[in-house]
Amino acid sequence: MRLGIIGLPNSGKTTIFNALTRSNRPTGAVSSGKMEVFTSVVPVPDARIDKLTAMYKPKKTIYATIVYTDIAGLEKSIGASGMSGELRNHLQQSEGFIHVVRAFEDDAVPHPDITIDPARDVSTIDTEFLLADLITVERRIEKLNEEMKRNKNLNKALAEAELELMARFKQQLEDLQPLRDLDITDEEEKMIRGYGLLSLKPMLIVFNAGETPVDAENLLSDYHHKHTAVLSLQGKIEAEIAQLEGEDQAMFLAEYNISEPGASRVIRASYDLIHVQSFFTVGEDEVRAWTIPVGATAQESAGTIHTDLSRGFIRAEVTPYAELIAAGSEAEVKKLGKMRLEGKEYIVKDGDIMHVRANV
Ligand SMILES: Nc1nc2c(ncn2[C@@H]2O[C@H](COP(=O)(O)OP(=O)(O)OP(=O)(O)O)[C@@H](O)[C@H]2O)c(=O)[nH]1
Ligand SMILES: [Mg+2]
Repeated sequence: MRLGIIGLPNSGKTTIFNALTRSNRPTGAVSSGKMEVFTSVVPVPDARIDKLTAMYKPKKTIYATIVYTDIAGLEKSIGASGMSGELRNHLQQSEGFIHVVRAFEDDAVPHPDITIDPARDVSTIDTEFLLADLITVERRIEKLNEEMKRNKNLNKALAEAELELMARFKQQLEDLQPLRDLDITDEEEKMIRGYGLLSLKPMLIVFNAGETPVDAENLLSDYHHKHTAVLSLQGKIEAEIAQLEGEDQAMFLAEYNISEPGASRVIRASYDLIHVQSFFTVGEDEVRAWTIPVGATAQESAGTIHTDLSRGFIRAEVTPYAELIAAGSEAEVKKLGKMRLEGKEYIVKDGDIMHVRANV
């Protein structure tokens, strides 16, 4: 899963990136306004993987991972005047966005719009995405119309279906609503896959609260969109705590009354938002978590391990995590008959332990 951290200059993107990834990237004037991108791959903590590791004592344990990209360079008016190809590329590659919104007061840190107004800033970035998408959609409509006239070999039905979809998108954007609010069929999804429409991607809004915690819901009471979640965290404090280890970390979290580190709250929110879940593979060599979309079949899930396993898929041996833990061992689970054989179309559940049988 790849998440892009975006927001206005000086909102605290790099600070929050540091908190989420335990990195130590320079913040403040160093980066201000420049197009600059940091990437970090973070293991997803999962107590179930720890228990499976204790049970199997494998040579290797591999957690699921999230890729965070700190994408600086978004500014007011950039959507209409055109983004650089590089910025657009980074935005398009993200599966979803973490929009960092400044909610902290600090006279030493200038705000591009002078005052602190989180709801206004949410709408500033939203508007940039809507404008950028509107340009993409209008260009596509133009191009499709031209091709309808010129290209005799064109699949007309398909082009018309896309034109219809683009007209719906255009209307939505002109109404100043994000595309992620629309219900889109799988077929429509396929038509637009390469376009990188920004307001279509899931959005996690993170209020950067500084020294005093804020109530995220209160800051954004009248904001109802699909595939959207809101939370707040104390960026600077969390970034500092993230640099600490074990007991020191626990002590400071307690001191600031933070019950769960922002890093794990953001991961949980992102999993829910992007509709992904984990399944596990276990053995003496390796205990490993894999990330799959909610609703993925056994065959599709096998494909995340290796394309050969999907192609040659025969059956999957499936044990729910809770059954294995309750039984205490794999041998016991088998004896109790809790290990099931499932076919291609089986819908994998969060926490399933899978062994894929395939012809490779
Ligand atoms: N007081 C306070 N300052 C903060 C907080 N979070 C970030 N800052 C400060 O705000 C300034 C900007 O933070 P960055 O994390 O660099 O912001 P950014 O969004 O990455 O900025 P650009 O990359 O320039 O767009 C730095 O001086 C931070 O120390 C916070 O929670 N409280
Ligand atoms: Mg930055």
